[in-house]
Amino acid sequence: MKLDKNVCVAVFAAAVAVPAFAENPLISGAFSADPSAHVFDGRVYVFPSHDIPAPAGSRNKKGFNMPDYHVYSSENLFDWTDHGVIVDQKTVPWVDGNSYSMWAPDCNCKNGKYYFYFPAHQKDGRNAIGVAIADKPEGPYVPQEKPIPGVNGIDPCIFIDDDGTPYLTWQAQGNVLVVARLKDNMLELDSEVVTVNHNVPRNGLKEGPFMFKRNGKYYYSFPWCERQTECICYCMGDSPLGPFEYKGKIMEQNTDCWTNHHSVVEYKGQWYFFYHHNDYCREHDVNRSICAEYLTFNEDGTIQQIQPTQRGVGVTPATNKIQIDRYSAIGDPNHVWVEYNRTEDPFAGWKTVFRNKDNYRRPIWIEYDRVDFGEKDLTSAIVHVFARVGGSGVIEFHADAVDGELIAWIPIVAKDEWQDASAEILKQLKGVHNLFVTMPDGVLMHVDWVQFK
Ligand code: FUB
Repeated sequence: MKLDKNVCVAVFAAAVAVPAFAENPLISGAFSADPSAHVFDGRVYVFPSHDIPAPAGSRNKKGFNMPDYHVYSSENLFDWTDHGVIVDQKTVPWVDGNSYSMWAPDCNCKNGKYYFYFPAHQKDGRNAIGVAIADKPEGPYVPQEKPIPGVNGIDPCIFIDDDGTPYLTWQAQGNVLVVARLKDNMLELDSEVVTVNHNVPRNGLKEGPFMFKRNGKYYYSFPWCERQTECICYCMGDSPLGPFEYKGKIMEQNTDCWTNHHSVVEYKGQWYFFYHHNDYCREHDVNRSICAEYLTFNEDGTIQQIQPTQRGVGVTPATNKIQIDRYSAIGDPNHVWVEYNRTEDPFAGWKTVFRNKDNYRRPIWIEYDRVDFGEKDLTSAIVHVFARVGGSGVIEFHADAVDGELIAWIPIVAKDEWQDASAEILKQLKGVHNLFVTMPDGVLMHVDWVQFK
């Protein structure tokens, strides 16, 4: 999707800094779902919806409770900034302020203004889609007095073609995806609402459409419950109004979370796929968290299917606390696995458990790829580790393979408490490498993070 860079220049206000996250999920400390990603003025902005645990007084104890929207942005896909609440159910004139019904939104830029589209329940309970307008992607956004006339439904996606023509697509009542051209004011329909013509089988719920363009082709993708839960499938066509031809799945269904919802964006020559999963909530699937993966096209323009990962996207500085539990690959699951740090507080993150059972002889390992060691020499390697008294051993760091060059060898003297164990660097690395962490000696160790200084 190309935006007119001349008219969509973002001015960065002092924003609320949040902890950095290179890995999946992208946001911690709050739930986030239905990510809609766009590039504005050299920065990725993600407009998700916001799940919360059912508050007292909610009419919807078991379903989604979504009171407002935040926007997040990043320049390096590692440091994400929370710009705070941009639209709240209490302050939109047409929305039932107690409905917690602010489902999947989208945003785009035209003639220097940012138009944020969001669905919610009107005061009479019916779904509508409204707009809030800002001069900058992070807001402040001013909601319109009334929703868009003639647009009843959920999950808006606002696509702007290369010639500047805006199209709105959404899920209308009756499990049907529809599209209409918008007027230049971005606030009114400029065409009939037409059913999107695609040949994905009629069976199964379809919602959350997203449209983008690449090499002159229009891509129309959406969550589809083909079997038990939603996969993300896609179609291609020659016009934003269709018809579209089904091409396959970008992401298969998963077993934990009934919904999925996505967006696709090109940033600095790389394509990315944003989606959600319930990583921070294992009891149910209505408190979700946004994630991102790399997306790759084949020569003919079709899309390679994506496997969800913990590692996600972006490059992690070696001097950061590297959360190896957000791994890119892992060894034998009987000997190395990932657990919450504190089951009662998922936002406290995860740890890696290394366990040598039955005198297992092969390496016990986990891989975290894309670590930037920079250009200067580093002096020490640190592991934040817990090993019970009697469980002393060794943690090793290797470069680019389980048996790759030994970066550091850290003896662990068990203490029955968390400790930072460190050792000197044996092999200096420069630039980006994949990091392998192994336990060549020991019985049971919990590792929260590793770091280089
Ligand atoms: O987040 C609420 C709803 O769940 C969205 O509108 C759908 O796309 C699904 O993700």
